[in-house]
Amino acid sequence: MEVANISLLLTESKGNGDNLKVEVINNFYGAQCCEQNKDTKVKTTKLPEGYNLTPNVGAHKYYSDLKVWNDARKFCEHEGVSISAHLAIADSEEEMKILEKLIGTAVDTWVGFHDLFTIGDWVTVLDKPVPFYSWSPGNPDLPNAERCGSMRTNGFNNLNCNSAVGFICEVEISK
Ligand SMILES: [Ca+2]
Ligand SMILES: [Ca+2]
Repeated sequence: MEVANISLLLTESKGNGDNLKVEVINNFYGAQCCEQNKDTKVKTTKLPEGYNLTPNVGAHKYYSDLKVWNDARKFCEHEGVSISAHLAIADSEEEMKILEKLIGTAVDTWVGFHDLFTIGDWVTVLDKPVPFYSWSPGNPDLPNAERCGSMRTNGFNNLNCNSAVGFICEVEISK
């Protein structure tokens, strides 16, 4: 609730003290109020430059700089100063589609999963099981050689971690 809005209410109200109180409370808890608060929250999160925000999903940024997977992983972690940032993790089909759109026509693009601990046990960069799978046709293949997660326009790929490709970082937003 912004102070400016309260002042406006006070000026416009012609009721007695009790009515005024009700109006102010409604404005605090009404739908309009809460939508405004949500926006305010997003704005004050201070996203790093160039992030594409999708409410209730996350904020993502595609980098075309070519990096090996581990360097991309470290780069993304440094994107968040006071908020959590990491190589992008698709938590849902909706987020998967957002990532696919971001990579455009690029081929392989690093995202935040790997099986570096145990072959075939895919985990995220946050050490959690991969929440959503959509492998591109024929993948995962080459289990010994390809242990880092990338994305193509038609789904996930496992790729040699030392390949230098673009990547997508994600900044966690409050949902
Ligand atoms: Ca995510
Ligand atoms: Ca592969």
